Amino acid sequence: MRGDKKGVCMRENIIVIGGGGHARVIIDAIGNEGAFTVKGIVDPAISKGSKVAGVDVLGGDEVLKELYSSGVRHAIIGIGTVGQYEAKKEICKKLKSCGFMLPVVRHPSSVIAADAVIGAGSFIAAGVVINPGVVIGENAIINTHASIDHDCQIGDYAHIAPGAILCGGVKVGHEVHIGAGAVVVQNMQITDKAFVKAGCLVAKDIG
Ligand code: JB2
Repeated sequence: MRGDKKGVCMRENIIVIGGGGHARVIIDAIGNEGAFTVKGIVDPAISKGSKVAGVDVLGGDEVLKELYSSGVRHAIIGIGTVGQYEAKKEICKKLKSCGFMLPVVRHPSSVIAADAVIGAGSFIAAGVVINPGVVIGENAIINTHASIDHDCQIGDYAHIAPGAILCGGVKVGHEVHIGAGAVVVQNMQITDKAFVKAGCLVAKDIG
């Protein structure tokens, strides 16, 4: 937020990339958090001028430069789809080349330890708990009610799905998917690009 001349705090604008279910979850979190106003959605597959979650769809990725020129400085990737890592990396590159900053977006009901480090563009959903010593990379998704215990490390673009539990000291690589409700016991290591099915118990290293 920044102050105007009268000292009133104004919210910065942010755009959301993608307009599917995951984007709606992010838009709701942004509305609850209050740091940003969602200026619009950028999604080539949704008609320009239509609305998603009450937010205008502004067009496809060709409008990014124009949006930056109009003064929008923040963007968040709202594509959650499993396995879309290349698309997400490509759009991240485009956003950065236009000059956009990718802030961390968190739902206010998440509990995040003071010393946790969270990379640019990551999304922390409602009810997530992140304990001390945790380090999370860029553009990761820590989804609804996931629990990340002390000293875990989570790589770029990793997705910890709803209700998953990482016990203390777990290391999760880049582009890893940990399915909904999975439990990873303490100190396990999961290599880059691994996929853990929903509901699994991980008691051995993967990779
Ligand atoms: O390069 C892109 C691009 N690629 C896909 N640029 C832009 N601007 N948008 C892109 N998209 C858009 O992301 C698609 O056109 C599509 O509208 C949207 C993804 O929506 P979808 O409904 O397919 O999935 P999702 O990512 O919102 O949600 C999935 O992942 C979540 C984590 C679902 O599986 C959810 O159930 C899940 N919770």
